[in-house]
Amino acid sequence: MTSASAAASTTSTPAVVLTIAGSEATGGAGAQADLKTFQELGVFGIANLTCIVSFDPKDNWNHRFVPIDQQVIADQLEATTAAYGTGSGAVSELGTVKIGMLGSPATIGTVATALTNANFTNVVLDPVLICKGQEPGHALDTDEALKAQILPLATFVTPNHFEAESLSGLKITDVESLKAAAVKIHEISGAAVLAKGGVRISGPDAVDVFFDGTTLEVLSAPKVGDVAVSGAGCSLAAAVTAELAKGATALDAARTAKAFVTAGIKNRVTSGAPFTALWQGGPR
Ligand code: PXL
Repeated sequence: MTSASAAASTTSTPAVVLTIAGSEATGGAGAQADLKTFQELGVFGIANLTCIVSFDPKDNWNHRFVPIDQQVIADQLEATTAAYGTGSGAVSELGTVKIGMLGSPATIGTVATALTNANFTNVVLDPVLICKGQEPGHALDTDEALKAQILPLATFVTPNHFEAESLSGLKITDVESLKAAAVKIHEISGAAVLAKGGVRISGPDAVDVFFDGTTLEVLSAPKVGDVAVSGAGCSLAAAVTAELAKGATALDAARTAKAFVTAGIKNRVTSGAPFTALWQGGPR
């Protein structure tokens, strides 16, 4: 290799990021949304799958949920951290991980153990609490396990309106109550919080609140329609993940992620399903 090509390959070494998430078969949400976001934002994306979700068009597009075997989840995490984790010898070590849908208390236990052992710098948690169509008792156990075992390990958390109410115990009706919930979730977790009002708070703008213990900032963009778009939450958290891995501050990562998602929603993709999907190529 010539010195010029060595220099070129060194300078172009991308940051490496991992998503621990479910597959959503139609490609709008989950690991597929994460990987597309990572690629658009110039980081090397890795996906370790926790479950496979296939919407059911014969049953109101409810979620059919199949967990991945626990040993297979642990095997994926072992392979990934051996190849890219701290001390692996990788040129760009894996210091940033995103957690998406885990889906069961068993998976939460497996992932919590791996996170504790791997010692990541940035752990971005998209606290996916309820999967449409899951059996309610099982969903409640999963929510409780997520709060007890994963939330304390997070350095950045991105709850939507429903998740922010569940994590904070507060009712969210406007920007002021969204701010109060963001502060409360920071107090509980110690993480930077980006609480998403999205289309669920009335008014012309989609409003999110960032709080990291010091800075409280309202991020606002004009609403694009009034229906939630599939993949918006996954892509927002994935964009935060990519930006943190590239060295952005938590606040700058939140701002960039909001702009990325707004552009992706403007360029959303329609299908035969009764919802649209964010297009990560929208900002181009
Ligand atoms: O958008 C939340 C989400 C995350 N992960 C998977 C999903 C969904 C929603 O459908 O299927 C795998």
